Amino acid sequence: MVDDDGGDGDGNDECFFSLVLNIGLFMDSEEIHVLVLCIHWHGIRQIGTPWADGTAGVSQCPINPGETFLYRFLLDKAGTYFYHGHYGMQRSAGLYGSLIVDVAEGEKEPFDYDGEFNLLLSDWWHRSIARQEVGLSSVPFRWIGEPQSLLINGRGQFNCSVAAHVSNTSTPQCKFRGNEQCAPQILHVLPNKTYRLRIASTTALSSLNLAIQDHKMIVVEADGNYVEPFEVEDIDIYSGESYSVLLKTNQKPSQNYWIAIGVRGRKPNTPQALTIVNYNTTSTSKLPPSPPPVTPIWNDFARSKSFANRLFPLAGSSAPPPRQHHRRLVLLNTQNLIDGRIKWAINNVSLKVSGTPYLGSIKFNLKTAFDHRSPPESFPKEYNVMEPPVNPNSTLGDGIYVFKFNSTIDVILQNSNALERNTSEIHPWHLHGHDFWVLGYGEGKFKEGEDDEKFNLKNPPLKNTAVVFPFGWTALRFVADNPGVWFFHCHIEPHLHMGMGVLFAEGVNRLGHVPREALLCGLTGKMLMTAPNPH
Ligand SMILES: [Cu+2]
Repeated sequence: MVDDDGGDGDGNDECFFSLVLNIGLFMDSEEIHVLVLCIHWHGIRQIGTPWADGTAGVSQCPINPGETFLYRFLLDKAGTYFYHGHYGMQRSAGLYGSLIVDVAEGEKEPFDYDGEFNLLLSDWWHRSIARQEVGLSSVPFRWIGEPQSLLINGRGQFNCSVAAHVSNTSTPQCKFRGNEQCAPQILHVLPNKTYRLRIASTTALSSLNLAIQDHKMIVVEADGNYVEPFEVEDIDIYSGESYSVLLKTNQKPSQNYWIAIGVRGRKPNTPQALTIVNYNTTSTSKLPPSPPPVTPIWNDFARSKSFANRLFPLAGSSAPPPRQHHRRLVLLNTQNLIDGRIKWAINNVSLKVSGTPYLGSIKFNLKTAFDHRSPPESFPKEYNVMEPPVNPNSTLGDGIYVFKFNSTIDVILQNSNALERNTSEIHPWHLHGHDFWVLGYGEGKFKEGEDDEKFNLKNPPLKNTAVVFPFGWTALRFVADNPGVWFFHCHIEPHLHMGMGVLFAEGVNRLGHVPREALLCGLTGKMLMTAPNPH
């Protein structure tokens, strides 16, 4: 699907990224989809090119069938990234791929390795996204359910297991006959080497954990930022995150070893995804002699928190955050109802993105394109986050938070009880256009003036995605220094579809050129199509 020429731009040292994606019409047994689409370059900050962020209705109009749209942007930081559709739930339908940025010529990674593998993880449903979307917006609500399979680089199994001979299951064994679609991509390794595994998750729903039988891993990168190396038996990864781990092939080379990926954070009803580390001294078809590692129990949140709290930036790799913030948003994550429909809301507002890209409506000062009042900065003090909402009624909103350019922003993500008692879900929040510092995680309701005293301002990790645990809070800080309009949202596809996101804007008046093709819809479309072409 990807044709990457990775060429240099303009003959200078800046490396521009250009990519030709041929995205075809696809069909399944249920519907024919006419595809409009938008591609987001997840983790790339788009410094100076906010129109290339690929978010439908925010940075651009969706691209219609037959149209071309040129994304051209600067890759300023090496790391493990990916791209995916950002229109409706297209990511869930399989519109994604890896995006690896190598260090610039003459530069070196701060760790050594002999080879590398990409593992892009996702989850898969048999029901089409069109049907899923209808179900999510229906009364009564029809939840998408747990995925039928987990995929590694787009490959997975259904109704068969690659480990049936050791797993004590009645499921038939998948055979490795060659080019079967179900056969996982095998990691062929040499003994006594170090491999870099680039692991990214673009799941629609699942939080995952990955383990390699009899091998430890050393975590060295998170979301395109170097971290102080630490050793783990297994690694948690939430949708929207990426990690690099180093794998030393220091085990008996006369056998193969399982890589197992399983679901965390939700009661799983999806088999583990499996593949194999194959030492070249052993036949590929020789399956490991013992069962695959089993993912830690899904609701062991203490374990997940202890992993999250082990991340620190590699010494000297990034600056610490500013000591003071200028503005703090406290964002309550709740499940609500609008006209009987289940929604997710932030400070009681469920996001409905405007039909005109915000980047254009702000730049051209189109007052009627969206609600110009700022959404709420916090929620009522008396709100009990441990109980279902007393009044679950919510409203739709299309407003945005506008930040003073270069100001320091704190965001406290406050989780709460969903509509059902004793239920609170994991939400991995992803910010476009920036990395943020993760200042801390806590339990229950965030206590202003007390919990913020305990923030890690010395060496918090830089990330673009961070999870808020059930019934807990997560504190983030970033500097609003990238002119543009930026999505900040839960990376769980159905949650975003149900309104779980907000929009940030800063410095839009500083922007020069925004390509006309980005804005040919909604009110900006009307304006541009009646005005003479400025080029
Ligand atoms: Cu969510």
